[in-house]
Amino acid sequence: MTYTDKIAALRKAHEALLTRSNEPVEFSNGIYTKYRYPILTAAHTPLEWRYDFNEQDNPYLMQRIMMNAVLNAGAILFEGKYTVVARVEGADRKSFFAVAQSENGIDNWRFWPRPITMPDGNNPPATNVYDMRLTRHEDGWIYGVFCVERHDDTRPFDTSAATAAAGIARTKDLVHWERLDDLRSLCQQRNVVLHPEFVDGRYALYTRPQDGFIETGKGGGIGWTLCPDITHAEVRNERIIYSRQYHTVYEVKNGEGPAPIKTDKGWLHLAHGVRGTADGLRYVLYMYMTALDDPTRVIARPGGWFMVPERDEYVGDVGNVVFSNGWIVEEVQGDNVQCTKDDRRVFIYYASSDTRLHVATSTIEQLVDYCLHTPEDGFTTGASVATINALIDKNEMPQ
Ligand code: M1P
Repeated sequence: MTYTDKIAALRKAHEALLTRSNEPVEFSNGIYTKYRYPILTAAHTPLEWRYDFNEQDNPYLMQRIMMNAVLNAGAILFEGKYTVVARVEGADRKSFFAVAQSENGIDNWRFWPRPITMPDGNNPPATNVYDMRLTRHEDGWIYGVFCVERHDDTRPFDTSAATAAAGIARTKDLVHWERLDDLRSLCQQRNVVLHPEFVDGRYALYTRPQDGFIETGKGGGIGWTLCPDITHAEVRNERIIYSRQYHTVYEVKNGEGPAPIKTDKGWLHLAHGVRGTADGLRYVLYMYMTALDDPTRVIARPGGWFMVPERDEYVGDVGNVVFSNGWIVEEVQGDNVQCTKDDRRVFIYYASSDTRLHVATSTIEQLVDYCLHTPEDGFTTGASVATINALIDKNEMPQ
């Protein structure tokens, strides 16, 4: 095979992967539908990011830069296209952000030609950035809030010591980003999310205070703070709106997922919960709802997990993990509207085991129904059995 033939074969295989149709898995739990293939993996990244196509310089057609994973993605409908800002991780462990788009939100995803160049602004240079939450704010900007990791220089001899802070940037085109000051906070922060509306005339942030880089310590729980100035955001009067709790799926840690979705019945929230097992941490997704007039007042608290890793999803760089920081509500326009507002589809973008990105689809109506009608966690075996018995009793009643 000539060098030119090898490149052609490479491009053909890549194109076949990018254009492969996705299909719903047969079994749906009535709440959402998962799809057969991941939507983005390391193999989906553009070949130009990985190969030097000059035969003299790269006679073996080696990958000069290898990609490790595509995972936790912020998501937004942008210029009519389903758009994610994915966390792409190279073989060197460095994550960066890259935009990928699809016409239908499910397959035929294509990365933009270059990754995002995220400026440091006035902040100390970041070692690593990841897990961007996208918020189309009512002030007219698209915000990206993400984790910024740096070495903890107070422990100079510890090569694993790190700090996590929330980086904040805004854009109109997803190409040019204005980097604002990192969120000032007395403790470390990860999983910070900007609420899409002003609250009492201020920017509102979901936070996740943590004592260390990994452990949330006495912090923990999904917090909330208001900032008058997003360009110099600071955590003041932080309070926890969704606490960790013993013997739940969010016993060890939790964190807000994407920015919440506004519905007639309240704000829909997707979050991740973490518990410890003999086999390490288990990351699952759970949901809750808050009041329209007060996004901090929890009005629905469905018990247990909403989504867990299944089949191949269990395996990856960090096993037993599902994580989501992006979802998109389909836009229904024009006179041909076939469905009521609540029938709008919701595309949930989630990553499995820190390795690949997937989609699951549902509707606003299904997600609200799930939140309002799933029994709460009663926090004891006795309470769980009583809840099951109540359902059996109901099913035994004549219809
Ligand atoms: O490895 C699982 C996840 O761990 C972190 O989440 P949290 O801060 O809640 O522990 C993040 O690093 C996330 O990117 C990762 O998927």
